[in-house]
Amino acid sequence: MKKIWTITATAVLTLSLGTGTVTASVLNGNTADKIVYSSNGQVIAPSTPAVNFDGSLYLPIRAFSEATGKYVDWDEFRSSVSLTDKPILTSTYSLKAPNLAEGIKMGVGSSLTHLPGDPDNVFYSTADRGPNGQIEINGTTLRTFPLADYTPTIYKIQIADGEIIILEEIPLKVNGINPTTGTANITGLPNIDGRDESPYNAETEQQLSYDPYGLDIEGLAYNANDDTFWISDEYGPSIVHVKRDGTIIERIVPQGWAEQVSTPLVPAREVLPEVYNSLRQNRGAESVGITPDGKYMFMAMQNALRNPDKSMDNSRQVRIIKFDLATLHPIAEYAYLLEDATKFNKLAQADIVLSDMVVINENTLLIDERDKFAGDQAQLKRIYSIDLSTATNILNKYDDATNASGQTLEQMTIADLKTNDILPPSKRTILDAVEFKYPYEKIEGLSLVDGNKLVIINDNDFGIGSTTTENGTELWTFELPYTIK
Ligand SMILES: [Ca+2]
Ligand SMILES: [Ca+2]
Repeated sequence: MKKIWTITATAVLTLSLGTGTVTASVLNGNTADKIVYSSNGQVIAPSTPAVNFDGSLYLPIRAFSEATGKYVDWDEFRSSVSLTDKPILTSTYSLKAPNLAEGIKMGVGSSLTHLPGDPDNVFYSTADRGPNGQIEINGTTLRTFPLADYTPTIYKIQIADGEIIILEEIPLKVNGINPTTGTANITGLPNIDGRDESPYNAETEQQLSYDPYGLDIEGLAYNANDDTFWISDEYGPSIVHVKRDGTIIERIVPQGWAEQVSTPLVPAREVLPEVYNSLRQNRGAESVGITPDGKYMFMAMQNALRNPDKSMDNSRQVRIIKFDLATLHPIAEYAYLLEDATKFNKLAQADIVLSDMVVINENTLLIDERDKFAGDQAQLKRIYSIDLSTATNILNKYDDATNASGQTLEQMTIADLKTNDILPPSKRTILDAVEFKYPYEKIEGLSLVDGNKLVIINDNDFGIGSTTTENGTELWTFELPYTIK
């Protein structure tokens, strides 16, 4: 029997309605559910039937592609469909380092960067601001720092024989004496009283001092042009320029930040737009990346800004800002659209966060997006390749509501974005780690080696509250069946 398989408008319709919703009434045709499909000689069963219409057979492209083992992404802003081959899990590695103190595990995995020229199995990572917890005292939640003298550190790691081995520790320091520590080292303590969280010791009986040089480090990038690192920090939010030996050179902060604190040993350059002052605490500058040619730097927030207020925690729009590294001025900003929480079970929109990035080139970034669950409950642990080439540059346009739309970026619905001709970056899935049963919540490190070796690692939060003897940090490597350049 001869069939003409026409994947045209029907395919788009199928995707726009989700899976399994093309009906005879929509198409005025008959479903054709007796069709046998095979892929590489194996029989497959798409979840949605094909449809006969005017003598042509229309295949459900999402169901068909998923059944043949491809990721399917539908971009409702561009009416485009992307099919992507799934990666192959190649190896897993776990950290077996000794504990930092009783009940506090060693941590690496809050970021991951591969330096050009290094062996494929060597990376740099960070571990957040140090161990911290939350204790409720008389109805008030206090932020505790059980190892208050922990120095935020860059770790050089190697993976081999199933293990993550720490090759080198590079503690962050200032060029002089930090009055908080009495040494050159910085701490992970908050900077500014009244703006950042108040720090307490583990027993909560003593408030700790603020550290104007303290950093809550999250993302790590490397600039091959001048052999330096850039680290994104949740306190400012800021991006910190660091020498290879860990000495902090300068810090990029929002307008108005530097007036609130004196940092004579680290120049604070106010080049981030003022709107970044409205970050939600602990949802700050989560990731940073630099183009391989060293020309541009990108920084992505973890969640939507509280712009104008905290009801924006339900916004899906997360800002990604682009800098010219020669001038350190922002030159573009994009509205990254987080996945819609209503498509998942028991997830609030604020439970979906952006956790790391890799900058492939000026137009292509890899983005790590995840939910707050682990193990069997995890639903969203995805790596996307995003395309900025057709995304709208919104820099300085929707920072407040005094524009034609009468709304901030964060206040807009999907319909508002369309009305205002704001195109978010297009997203394409390259890894769904839930399918591979990655066991941990916080995939916070992402790297790509040689264009096709994708690497993820998790932040174990120093094992605070953990009941197992294992360290709880795992790095997994995948091979992509194509190359991203
Ligand atoms: Ca943090
Ligand atoms: Ca991180």
